[in-house]
Amino acid sequence: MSRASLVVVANRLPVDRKTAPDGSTEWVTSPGGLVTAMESVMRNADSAAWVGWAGGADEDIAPFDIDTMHLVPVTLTAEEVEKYYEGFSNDTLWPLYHDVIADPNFHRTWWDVYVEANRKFAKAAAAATAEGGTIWVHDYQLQLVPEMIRSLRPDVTIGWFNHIPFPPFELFAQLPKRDSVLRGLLGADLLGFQRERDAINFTTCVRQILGYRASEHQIVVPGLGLEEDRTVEARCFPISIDVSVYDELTKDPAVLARAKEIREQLGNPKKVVLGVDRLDYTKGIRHRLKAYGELLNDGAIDPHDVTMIQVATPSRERVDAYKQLRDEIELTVGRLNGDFAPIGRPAISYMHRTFPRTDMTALYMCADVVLVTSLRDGMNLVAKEYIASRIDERGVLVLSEFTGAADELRAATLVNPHDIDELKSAILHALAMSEEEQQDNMRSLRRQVFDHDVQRWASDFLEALERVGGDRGAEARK
Ligand code: ADQ
Repeated sequence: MSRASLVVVANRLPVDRKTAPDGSTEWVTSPGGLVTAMESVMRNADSAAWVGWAGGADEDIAPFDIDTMHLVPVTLTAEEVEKYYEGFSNDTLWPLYHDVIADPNFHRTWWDVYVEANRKFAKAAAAATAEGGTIWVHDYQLQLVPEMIRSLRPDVTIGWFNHIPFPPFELFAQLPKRDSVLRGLLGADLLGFQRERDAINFTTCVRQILGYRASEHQIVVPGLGLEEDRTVEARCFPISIDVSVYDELTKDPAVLARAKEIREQLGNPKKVVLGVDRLDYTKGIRHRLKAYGELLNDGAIDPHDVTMIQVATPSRERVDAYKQLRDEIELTVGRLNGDFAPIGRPAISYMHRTFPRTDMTALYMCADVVLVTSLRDGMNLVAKEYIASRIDERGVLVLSEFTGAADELRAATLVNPHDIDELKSAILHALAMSEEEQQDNMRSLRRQVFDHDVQRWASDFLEALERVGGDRGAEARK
């Protein structure tokens, strides 16, 4: 394919490899809002490509097409997977950017490999983009990519979006190589964040650490030598979900039947409480289980009447903190079931695997209460997916104040998950909420989510990018 006018760069390609029983493999698009949003954006572009890693180590895979997308795989070595991805991205940046809930680890070799891996993505993106094109870089794994692309391709417009929080100055200041990370990001024309607070944290860091002039949303990057100063914008673009998918699934008789079947399999409890998370220490699963366990112990929740379902998606299983978390959660669930489960049915039904979207929607449809208790979360899409699935306008969302979603979903039952007593009261309040109050809240939540879907998020970002990078693009296209 010739070079594309729009190039998306993300750590992962939007596909997973499936191996058939006969050993043959094929690529299937991975489900998820980002893929859906990008698919529609890419379909509308003159020509589009996605640059990313295919998920294995030391594999050279030629560019290929799937559905309407042109994919350009970046090869990572086993050392890069260990030091760039598992190391600096997931064991340094991830805990530091999530309020140091777990201790960040840092090794200088991880940083060196992070730089080299970022260079691979930048080179692949620069080579894939047409004259005067647009490149949209995603997330914390690729913070050096904007500057690297800019030095290779000064003609292109560059945007970057952070899916996770950007920490306050006091925490960011701990990051070794913090100057390089900020300079890397400032190669972009537009930096997108989930919350207003994240954008402000970023500009504050730039002012304090690099000493550049910056207002809340605009940073002046001084030009070197004869170069002119550049203005970089930092703004919030709260990500969302593809509501039409949930709207359709909730009307599908097979999904409705599945929701009914799940409830029956649980022994038709009066109420179902649901948690759905990647098994990650940022999601506050421990706090949730502590609160729920105390309610069982206090006799405030009768496990004959109420069943909790906890779905925990396997995640980053080679990183120590994640192995430990899994052990702790499974021990706690085992203990609580040992102490409280009625014969033949669980007090907490725990599942450590991924489910098709149809099952996820059926779970949302049968949940009277969903608990989102993250200690820090960029946005949290589970909250929005639950709302989009409640076609009946019933159900209660208990939502941590520490999620990006809490900025928008004001009609949820907001909680501070660190306060176990407050969390317990919120769960009891949710279980006892009248149908009228549920409906009032759910209607307002649904309006918010339906008016702000992921397509709108993507088009808002790209329109803003076109505006800020417009002059350069027009210049290059002359
Ligand atoms: P995540 O930390 O992965 O995303 P979240 O926003 O909740 O968190 O998205 C999880 C997604 O995985 C949801 O779409 C959910 O349906 C799906 N999922 C979870 N468990 C599943 C299971 N067992 N089977 C199938 N699907 C499952 C990061 C940031 C977030 C930010 C998103 C998007 O950490 O804060 O909202 O990116 O920007």
